Amino acid sequence: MAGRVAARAHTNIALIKYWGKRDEALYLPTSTSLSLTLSSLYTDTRVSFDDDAFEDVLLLDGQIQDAASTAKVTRVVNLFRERYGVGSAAPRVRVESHNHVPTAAGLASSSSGFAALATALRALFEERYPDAPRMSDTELSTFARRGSGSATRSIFGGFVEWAYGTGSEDSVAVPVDDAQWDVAMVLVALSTQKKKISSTYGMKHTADTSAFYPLWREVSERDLDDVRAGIRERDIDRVGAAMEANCMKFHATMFAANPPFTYLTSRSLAVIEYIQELRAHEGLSVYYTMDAGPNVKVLCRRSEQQRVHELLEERFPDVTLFDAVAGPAPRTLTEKEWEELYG
Ligand code: 2P0
Repeated sequence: MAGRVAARAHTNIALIKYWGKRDEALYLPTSTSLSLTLSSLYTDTRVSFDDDAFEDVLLLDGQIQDAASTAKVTRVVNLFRERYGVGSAAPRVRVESHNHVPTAAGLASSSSGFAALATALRALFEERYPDAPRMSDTELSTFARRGSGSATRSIFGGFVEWAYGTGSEDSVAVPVDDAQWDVAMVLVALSTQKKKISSTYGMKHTADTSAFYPLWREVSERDLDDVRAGIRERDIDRVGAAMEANCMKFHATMFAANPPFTYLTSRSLAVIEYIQELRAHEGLSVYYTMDAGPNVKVLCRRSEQQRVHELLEERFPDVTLFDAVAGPAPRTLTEKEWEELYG
């Protein structure tokens, strides 16, 4: 049916973290970040024009969302209204979203959420306003960025950088490598509770108060160079070691904030210790990283993923594990696909 489009976008996990905005309105980062898009965690979003409505509407897993969540969506939709030259004359938009990611548990649902929204909106506006200039994937990533920084990187598959850029036009996603080699992740979900400190607040508080934050950009760039070299060489041990080092510096900025805080728990540390043990004693290429939550993401070889999964399951029988390999760029879904999935 015309005026209705659906898209799927995959979540991503940062190997080199984004942690701070140099421009809060434009979502410009204080450093370049790099991630792996994941196969098994994604968001499906359908958007439609509603010519009779007065407000945009957001439904997440069938539930109407509150004004604050809807306002974030409206902010992004307004950018599309402006880009396609239709201003406030454009009709309201209804957004229906289904997350195949535990929401707000440090498993990065905002990355897939805003990437799926931006991808669906591009298709919707291009269909309705065909005379406007086409939007490339690179430009699309700047629209995903304005919803949530990490969503920028979900506009491509595999390993993706989000460039620092000089301004809004070139702070974009850049695909680095399709990651179709011996790379995988096992996600250790220790908590699927909504986090107490949002990423947006956590990064601002850290940037404003942390004694270590002035060093963040510089040390992060060095880790980034190492990860890039590891990817070029297809050397998972080099990639993993630099990823871990960046993760610990990232968490150290929060330990040094005022007042200090951390997203890590004793259970995160127990998983870290076990990963170190597996590396030292089992000879496995396993490396950890944690984001704005307690969950641990384990980078490993695809050829060793099953063994890593089994060992983690045995040691931590009460946690939920998600296996993933490199995921693809977003794509639109057909009406038939949507109907079969969500009725
Ligand atoms: C990342 N995180 O690079 C970092 C590492 C969490 C830790 O991007 O304020 O939800 O919407 O831009 O993107 C999570 O922060 O924050 C995040 P906003 P976002 O993946």
